[in-house]
Amino acid sequence: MTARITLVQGDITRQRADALVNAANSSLLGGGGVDGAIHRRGGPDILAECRALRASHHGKGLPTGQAVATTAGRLDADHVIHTVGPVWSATEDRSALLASCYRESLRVAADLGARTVAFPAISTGAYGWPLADAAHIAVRAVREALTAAPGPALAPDEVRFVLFDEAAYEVFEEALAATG
Ligand code: AR6
Repeated sequence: MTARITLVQGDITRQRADALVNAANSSLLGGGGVDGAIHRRGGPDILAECRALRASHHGKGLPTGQAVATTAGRLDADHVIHTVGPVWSATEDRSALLASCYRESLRVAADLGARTVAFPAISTGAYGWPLADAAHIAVRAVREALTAAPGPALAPDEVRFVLFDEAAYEVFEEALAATG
């Protein structure tokens, strides 16, 4: 079965999904936006695991475009997948790194056997990426990853974009229609 790509407007920390993706930073130690909300609502277990991951595997921090998983703490999910989006640049094309966030998060989700994966609009807040461009990159990257999945056993049933406000929802709706 081909995974469904769905859109909802809302707070990602209120979603039920096997895996929720966090728009983290390289430190893995929290921040504002989605990151702050996930740690606030998810509780201290997530940060404790982030610290351990940082110490054992990523002493220098998680590189941009990569993804790692932790517990979801008190969130209504089994896992949080932390990925680090690129900071928007007007002079350098970093879109491959943004696409990599989606691809790597889906790879980690497949390793975990997650059937439903919820993404925020990575890099479109504090990291300043223009929303329409980020939406196209996100939708294209997810479609490509789902097409490339080695078989139905590893492909999720649903990939959900969770958009914080109506404007972001509409931009993603257009991107989904344009690349469909
Ligand atoms: N649920 C869904 N979407 C949200 C939520 C939420 N609870 N809160 C914000 N958004 P951002 P980034 C939207 O800044 O740009 C952090 O400090 C928001 O409107 O969370 O990747 C990290 O620690 C925007 O469209 O992530 C990093 O330092 C989108 O989610 C840095 O920010 C992403 O905004 C990462 O910046």
